[in-house]
Amino acid sequence: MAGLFDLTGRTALITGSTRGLGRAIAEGLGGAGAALVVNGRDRHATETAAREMREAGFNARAAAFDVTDEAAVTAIFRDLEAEGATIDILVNNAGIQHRQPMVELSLADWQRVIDTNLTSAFLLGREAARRMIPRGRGKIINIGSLTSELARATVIPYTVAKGGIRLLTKGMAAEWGPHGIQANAIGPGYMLTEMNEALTANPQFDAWVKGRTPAGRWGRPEELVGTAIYLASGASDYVNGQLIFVDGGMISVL
Ligand code: GCO
Repeated sequence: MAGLFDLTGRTALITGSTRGLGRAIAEGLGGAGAALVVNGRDRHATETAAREMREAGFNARAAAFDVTDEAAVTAIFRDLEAEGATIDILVNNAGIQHRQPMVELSLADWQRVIDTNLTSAFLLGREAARRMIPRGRGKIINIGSLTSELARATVIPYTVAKGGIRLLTKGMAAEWGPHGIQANAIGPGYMLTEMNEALTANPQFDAWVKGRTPAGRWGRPEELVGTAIYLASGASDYVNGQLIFVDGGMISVL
C-alpha cells in the first residue's frame, strides 16, 4: 500500500519553495522520496533553502529564477534537461498577495499579482508539459485558494488569479490528460505563513477565521503535505482537473 504514494525516482520542481507553503510541500515530497528542485527569486535564499534540505537528508538542488520571466523559465527547463534532470512533478506554488481596495489599485499592482499567481503557472506548466507529453506521464499540482471560489474584499487581483488557477487546472487536464498527465489543484484555507502575518496579527480577522472554520483554527503549512503527495503519486492516476480544498472545512459551511 505504501508503494502507492512512493515518489522514489521522481523529480519535483516546486516554485516558491524557499519558505511558506512551497517549502512545506517540497519537504513533504522529499520525505516521500522525490528529488527536489527548489525555486525562489533570490539566489542566496534559494541556495540556502536547498542546502538546508540537503542537510536534512533530501536530494535537493537550487534553481533561482523569476517565475514570471518567460525566457528564464524556458532556460531553466533547458538547463535541467542538460543536467539530466527530468521534471516528473511540477508544483506551481509561487504566489504573492497585495491587499488594497480596487478603487485605489494601480494597473501595475493588478498585473504583478496576476503574473505571479496565474501566468507563472501557464509558463511553467507549458514547459513541463512539453517534456511530459513525449514521456506519456507527469503530475502538475497548482496551488489555488479559497478565493478560487469566493471573493474577499481588498484581495481582488489575487481572487481573479486563483479563480483562473481553477480553470487553468481543468484546461491542463483537458489538453494533457490524453497524454497521461494529471493536473490538479490544492485549495489551502487560511494558513499560518509569512504572507498571512498581517492577518493573524489582526485580532478581528483571527477571530473571524477561527469562528468561520469548522476546525476552529488556522492551518499549518505541513497540513498540505498529504494531499500534495497524493496528487504527485500514482495514487491519483485517474484523478484529473480537480481542486481539493484543505481548509479545515471552511468552504463547505456558512
Ligand atoms: C488573504 C490571504 C489569502 C488567504 C487564502 C485562503 O489576504 O485573503 O492572504 O492568501 O490566506 O486566500 O485560501
